[in-house]
Amino acid sequence: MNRRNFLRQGLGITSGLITAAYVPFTLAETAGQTGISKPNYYLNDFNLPALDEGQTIQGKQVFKLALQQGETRILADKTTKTIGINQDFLAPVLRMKKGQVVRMEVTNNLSETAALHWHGMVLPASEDGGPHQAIQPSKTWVAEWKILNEASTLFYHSHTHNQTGQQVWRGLGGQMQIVDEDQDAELGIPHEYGIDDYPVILMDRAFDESGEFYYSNTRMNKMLGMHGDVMLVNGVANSVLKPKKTLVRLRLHNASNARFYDLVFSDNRAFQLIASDGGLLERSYSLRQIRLAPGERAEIIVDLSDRKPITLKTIKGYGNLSMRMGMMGGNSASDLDQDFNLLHIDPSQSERSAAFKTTQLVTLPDWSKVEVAQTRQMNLEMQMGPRMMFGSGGFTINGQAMNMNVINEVAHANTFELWELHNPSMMHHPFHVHNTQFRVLDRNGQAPYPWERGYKDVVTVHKDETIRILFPTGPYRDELIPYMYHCHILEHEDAGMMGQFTVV
Ligand SMILES: [Cu+2]
Repeated sequence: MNRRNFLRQGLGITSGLITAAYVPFTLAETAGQTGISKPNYYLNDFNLPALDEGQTIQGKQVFKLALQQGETRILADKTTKTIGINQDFLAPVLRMKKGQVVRMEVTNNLSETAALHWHGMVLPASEDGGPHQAIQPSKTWVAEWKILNEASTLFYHSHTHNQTGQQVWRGLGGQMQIVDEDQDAELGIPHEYGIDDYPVILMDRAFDESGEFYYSNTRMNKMLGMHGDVMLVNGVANSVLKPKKTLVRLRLHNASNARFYDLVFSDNRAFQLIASDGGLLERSYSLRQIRLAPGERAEIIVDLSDRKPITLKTIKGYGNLSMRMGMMGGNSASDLDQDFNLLHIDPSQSERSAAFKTTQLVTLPDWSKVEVAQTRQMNLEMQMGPRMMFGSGGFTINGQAMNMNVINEVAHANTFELWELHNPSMMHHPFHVHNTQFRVLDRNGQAPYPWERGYKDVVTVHKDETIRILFPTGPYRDELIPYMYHCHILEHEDAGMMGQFTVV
């Protein structure tokens, strides 16, 4: 591939006919990535996040994490004030081994209170990093637990009371990976970080004219959740991944505040879905499209042996923005609800690797006959009356908004719970439960989507749907400190669509 041609294509300044083989990404494909900073028809290198595997100290895997502020060049021509973990914006990928004891030493060097949650982990409530484990400025919080989860792609992010949305938006979030390399090797799953195994952390951001993040708690933004028109992968807009191998594992991770993604490749090629939020599925699925709500992850294997450049895209029409258009009867969201390119992939120089042929992956425990200790109903509600329009209220679960002093539910350790999630509101809500990997029993009595057939910690409850989830409450008891369950549209969570449960 001729580098000059490549750059010219990226800048969209070529003219005349170019044979398809030499056009990695056409202007048409690059268009739509306008953002505030027009024009930004530039291409960036893929950002591989720093890998942090901690230090082994007295048999524990110890991670030292500092919340800090800085400045980052995200737009082509301006810098943005950002926050991050051990870096100016976003965070390293934390890699840990299944079965290990980990110790997280989190120092808050910000000038505001923060909390750091280990999304998807089974762990004691005191170590969970929810709003009850707030870290004051200049203080260090230590969390320690043994990893009981399966190998999986998890998410660590701010969970500060009422401030989660804006802190994640400014950069307090990253990916965690629990790895089992022996299992990967046995199944032929790519697992070399940055060689054939890549984090793909998806975020959208809005900017103001001066290049700072735009985050505004208007009623409309609270209702829809914050959306932006600049798409980032691992914090970088419009980037090109040149993978080292032709068979790659992409750890797709929706770390956006509110945007739902309907992911496809530009040539509509099939890929193999191998894992959901909590680890490997029992079998792989060949798909051409996958939906990810805020907080959800999915691991896919993509065969690039034809060496053709492709683009990972999101296509419009699925998420809550289309509801807005319907509701408002206009096109006010048309700038936000459209197709976007997310990541270009150029495998023209990739080393050829063996094809992926495995279809049977792991055997998950059979929960079909477990005894259910407790069934609970969870109604995800948005009151559209005066409280929504004039106050701060309106977002509730079972009629109650989040209250730090109220324990909404009490469960028993080492039992199974069945929760029925109902959505009588007019928007979709991705529902997340802490301290568990659940299984989706059914959606409205039907089988769940392929990416919901393994372990999950977030499930989208679309408008008018009923979804049943089943999960073990885990071994940890704490009568005082609760875990959270909430909508993972962070503005909904901050506005009250969250509850607390203890495990005793
Ligand atoms: Cu919601």
